[in-house]
Amino acid sequence: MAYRTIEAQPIAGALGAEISGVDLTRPLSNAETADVRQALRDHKVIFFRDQELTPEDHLRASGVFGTIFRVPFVQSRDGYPDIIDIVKEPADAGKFNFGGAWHTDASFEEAPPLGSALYALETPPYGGDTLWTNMEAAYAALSDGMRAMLAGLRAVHSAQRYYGVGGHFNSDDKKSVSMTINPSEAGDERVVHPVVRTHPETGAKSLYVNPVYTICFEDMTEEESAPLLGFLFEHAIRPEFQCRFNWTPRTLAVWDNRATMHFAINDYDGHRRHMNRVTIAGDKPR
Ligand SMILES: O=C(O)CCC(=O)C(=O)O
Ligand SMILES: [Fe+2]
Repeated sequence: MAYRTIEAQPIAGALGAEISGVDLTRPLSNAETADVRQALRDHKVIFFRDQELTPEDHLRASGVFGTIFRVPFVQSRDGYPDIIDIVKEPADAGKFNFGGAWHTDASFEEAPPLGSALYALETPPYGGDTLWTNMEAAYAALSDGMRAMLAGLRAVHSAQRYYGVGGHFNSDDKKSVSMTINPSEAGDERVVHPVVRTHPETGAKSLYVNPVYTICFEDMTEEESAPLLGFLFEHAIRPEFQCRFNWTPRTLAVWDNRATMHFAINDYDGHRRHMNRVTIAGDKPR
């Protein structure tokens, strides 16, 4: 794919590209801004290696893609309310890791984030990769009959299983030792989104359910919803829809949270992994 100011090298067939030719330690020109935004539309997750970013650089680079979204429940970095510290220490061995299940970020919000910009500060000697899957490819691979059936459906999303009062991060044996996460009653709130959403910039349709925050179809029970949701979750993570990224320190990844899910692999117990995330505001799914 040709851009005026940058190059994009795809890392898999479905999505993901490494971007070269841009220095994120300084403000981007208008042409560079247009190109990296286009690269995000084209590849859905883009990676910038070897970028020595201060927190200010990270915030400015994230701002290229939109306005900043302040993340609920997760403690932000001291002095930086718009940066969350994602860390797993050796003491977290055996615990659930942050992002360690297929999800889209904050789909429990009325207007979930457009994307996230995740910066690797420290990576383990092996493992700690992240997976993304392309929800437009997943939608396109469904039969006409299934697509017709999903067209009018809406689904209930909530943070309840993770950030709710009875949620995962409120249980002593499961919660992270090194991250401060504050579950609350707000975590139990529910919102409804279409099961198939249309990308506001490209018009492409994508499947919009995820195993972490999608509870059930609207006006159906969880039991009634489980078989079809289960099928859609399995279908969406077929290997050919995915990419897998092996981090190196000083890499920034930016993903389109409207058309992908991601999964942080928890395979490096005993080692430290430290990331910073800035989240970009999005609009209400339609
Ligand atoms: O640590 C990772 O690789 C991703 C964690 C995650 O889900 C996120 O930052 O949104
Ligand atoms: Fe995430």
